[in-house]
Amino acid sequence: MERLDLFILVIILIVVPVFTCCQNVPKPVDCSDIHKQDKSSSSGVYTIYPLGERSAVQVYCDMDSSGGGWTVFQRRMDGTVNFYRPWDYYKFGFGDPAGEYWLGLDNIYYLTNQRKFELLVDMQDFDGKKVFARYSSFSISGECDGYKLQVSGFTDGGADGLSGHSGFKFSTFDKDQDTWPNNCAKSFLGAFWYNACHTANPNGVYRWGADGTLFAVGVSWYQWKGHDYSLKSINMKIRPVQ
Ligand SMILES: [Ca+2]
Repeated sequence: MERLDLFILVIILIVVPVFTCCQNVPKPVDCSDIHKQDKSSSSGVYTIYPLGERSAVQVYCDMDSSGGGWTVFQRRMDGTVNFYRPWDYYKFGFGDPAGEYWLGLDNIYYLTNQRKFELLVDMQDFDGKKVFARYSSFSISGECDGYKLQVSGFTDGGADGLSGHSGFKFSTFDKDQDTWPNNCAKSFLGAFWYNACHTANPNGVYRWGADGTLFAVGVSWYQWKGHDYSLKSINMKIRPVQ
């Protein structure tokens, strides 16, 4: 082999691994990281890693609303998933990220504990009307503190249903951490950061619009449609504050 050929071969052997091995793209912690890596990425199901390489979980990323990069942690749209579930399901998550699902309190805690997050809630009724509620600050505490909700900085998009829930622990029918003598989750057939009891019940029973037969058990948002209207769709999503 000519000396020049040998020189070129050595250069290739040194340079190629540098370009192939060192393209170690960091795992996305949430949907905002995916959006940052590719601004043209569309809304859909992606894998995120809220707590390192072994914490892979599938989520729906909203890449369209208000600049995109939103990690959806709660989503109702057609009534196909039962949301009346016990504590462990709300702790670890359930449902289908391509449809209706709950991401899990542990994952919401891991995410909002690392960075400062904002919250956007998008809602639609059965006549096609839409409103939103946006909050500049959103976080929850860990399980030992009852996954307590901290939400503030409301921006009016038509309905503030959450400010009255700030500071309260999460409750399911088998874990009553609300401030009511009775059990809010059992009485209103949901699971939420109940007070005594709610102005929003996004994990209530999906029941196709206005229905007052049972009081306030639907997917309701009181400040928009009252207690006895169950929404067509609602999704709650978070994004790190820039
Ligand atoms: Ca109670």
